[in-house]
Amino acid sequence: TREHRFAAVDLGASSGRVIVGEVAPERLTLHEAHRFPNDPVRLLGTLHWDILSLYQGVLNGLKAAAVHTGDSLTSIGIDTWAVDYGLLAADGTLLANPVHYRDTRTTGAAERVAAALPPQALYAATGIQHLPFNTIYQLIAAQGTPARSAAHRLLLIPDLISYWLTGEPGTELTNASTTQLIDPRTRGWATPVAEALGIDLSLFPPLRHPGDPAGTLRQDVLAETGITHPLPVTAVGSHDTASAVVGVPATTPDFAYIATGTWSLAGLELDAPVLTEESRAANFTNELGVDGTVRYLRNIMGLWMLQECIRTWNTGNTGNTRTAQATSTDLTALLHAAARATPLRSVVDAGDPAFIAPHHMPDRIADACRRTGQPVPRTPAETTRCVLDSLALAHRRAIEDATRLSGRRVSVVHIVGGGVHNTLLCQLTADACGLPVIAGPAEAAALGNVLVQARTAGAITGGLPELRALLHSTQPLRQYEPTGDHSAWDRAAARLRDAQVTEAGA
Ligand code: ADP
Ligand code: LRH
Repeated sequence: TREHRFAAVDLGASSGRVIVGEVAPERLTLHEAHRFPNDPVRLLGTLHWDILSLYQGVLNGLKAAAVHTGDSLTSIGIDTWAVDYGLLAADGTLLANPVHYRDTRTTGAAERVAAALPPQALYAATGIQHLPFNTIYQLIAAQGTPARSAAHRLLLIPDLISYWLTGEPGTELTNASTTQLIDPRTRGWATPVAEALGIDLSLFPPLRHPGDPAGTLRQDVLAETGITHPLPVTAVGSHDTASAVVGVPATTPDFAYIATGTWSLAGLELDAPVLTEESRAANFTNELGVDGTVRYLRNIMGLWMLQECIRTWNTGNTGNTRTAQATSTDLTALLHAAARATPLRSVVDAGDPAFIAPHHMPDRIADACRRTGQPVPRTPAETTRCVLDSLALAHRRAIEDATRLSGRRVSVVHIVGGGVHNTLLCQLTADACGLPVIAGPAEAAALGNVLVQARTAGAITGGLPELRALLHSTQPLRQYEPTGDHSAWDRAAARLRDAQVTEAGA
C-alpha cells in the first residue's frame, strides 16, 4: 500500500511545531519539520500572542515539510491551545492582536457573568469547568472595546490560522466547546447561554467537525511555502488537548489520561457528559472530543509552574514574559537535583488560579507553602521537587475524582505530551496514583492530528481504538510501576486539604 504524508501544525503555549506524519496501515512515523518559540508580548500593559510570528512559523514549517516530503503532502491539520480568538472586520482584516489567556483583563468578568446567569445554570448548560479565562469571560471583558465593536467575525486561534491558509472560515467543534458556548448534550451552540450573556453567536462561522474539509491552500500561501499542488486543510480535533487524547495509545477502555505540557489535563474519555452539581463543585470540565466523545477532565497548572520558575532563575528578571527556553541541560540538572531532594516535604494546590499569571513563580510557591504551615523551599531543587510532588498529587486527585464522579474505573494511567520527557514526574505520578503509568508519546497532539487526517484521507480505517492500536504498536512507550510508601501520598493529600480548610476558615 502507498504511504501517505500529512503535516500537523501544533501550536502549544511553549512552542509551535510542524510535524510530518508518514502513515500506512501498519506504519506511523513522525518527523519534526520545524519548531519555533511561542513568546507572548506585553503591549501597553496587555499580554498578547505574537500571532503573526506564529503564522510565519507555520509557513516556514509547511515549507520545510514540503521539502522533506518532496512536495508529496496529502493534507494539513491544525491544532492549538484553546479559548483564545482573533476578531475580524467584514473584509477579513484582523482588528487586534489576540489577547493571551494569562492576561488579567478578565478580572471581575465572572461576577458579571454570574449576575446574568448563575454558575449552576451555566454549568448545567455547558459542563465547562470555571477557569477565569474561558472565552465567555474574555468576551464580556472585551465588550465595548473598539475591536469588539467593529468585529464582524470571531475566529478561535486554530480557525484563524486555517482561515489565513485557505480563506475559508469555520469553527471547529472540539475547540468551540472550550468557549463555554456549546451544549455538550446536543454538541451544538448553547443559544440560551449566549442570549443570557448578550453574546452574538453570529460572530462565529458555522461549526465544523474533525474530518470535515476546511479549504485548500491559497495561491499566496503556495508561493510562500513552495508547495505546487492544491493542498487541502482537513479539520482535526483543533483543540490541542482533543488531538492529544486521540494520541493516547490506550489498549483498554478503563484508562485515564494526563496530557502534560504547559498544562496538565487529567481525566477520562466518556461517551456522555457529567453535568451534576457535584461535578461542577469539583471543577470538572466536559470538553468535546473526536468521534462523539467527551473529555471529562480537570485543568491542572502543569509544567508552566516549572517553566516560570526556570525563567525567573535564569534571567533573574521577573518583568518580561518570554517563555522559558531553558536548555535541556539546565532542566536535566535541575531534575536530577530534585530527584535527590526530600520527597513530599511541602505540597501546594496545583489547581490554584493564583499560579495562572506570569512572574515571581518561586515566590508564589514559597508563599503558598508558608500560608499552609509547611517548610518553605529555599533552593531551585527544593522548589522543583515541590512543584513535581504537587503536580503528581493533583494528577492523583483528578483521576480519583473523575472515576468517582463518572462511576468509571481505571486500571492504567497514560501520560502524553512534553512531560513524558520528565521521568521523575512520570514516576511520582505512578507512585501517587498507585497505578501503572504508560508514558508516551510526547507529541501526542501532533499524532492525534495526523491520525484524524489519515483516516479522512482513507490511509487508515477504524474508530479511536484502532487508531490507538496503531500508536501502541509503532510509538516508543515507557511503563512506570508504582513504588514507595503509598500512605505518604495520603498523608500529603490530607495535610494540604486540612491546611486549605484552615486557610479558608481564617
Ligand atoms: P505545550 O504543548 O503546552 O507547548 P509541551 O507538550 O511541548 O507543551 O511540553 C513542554 C514541557 O515539556 C516543558 O515545559 C518541559 O517541562 C517538558 N519537557 C520538554 N522536554 C523535556 C526534557 N528533555 N526533559 C524534561 N522535561 C521536558
Ligand atoms: C493546552 C490547552 C488547555 C486549555 C489551555 C488554554 O494547551 O489547550 O486544554 O485549557 O491550553
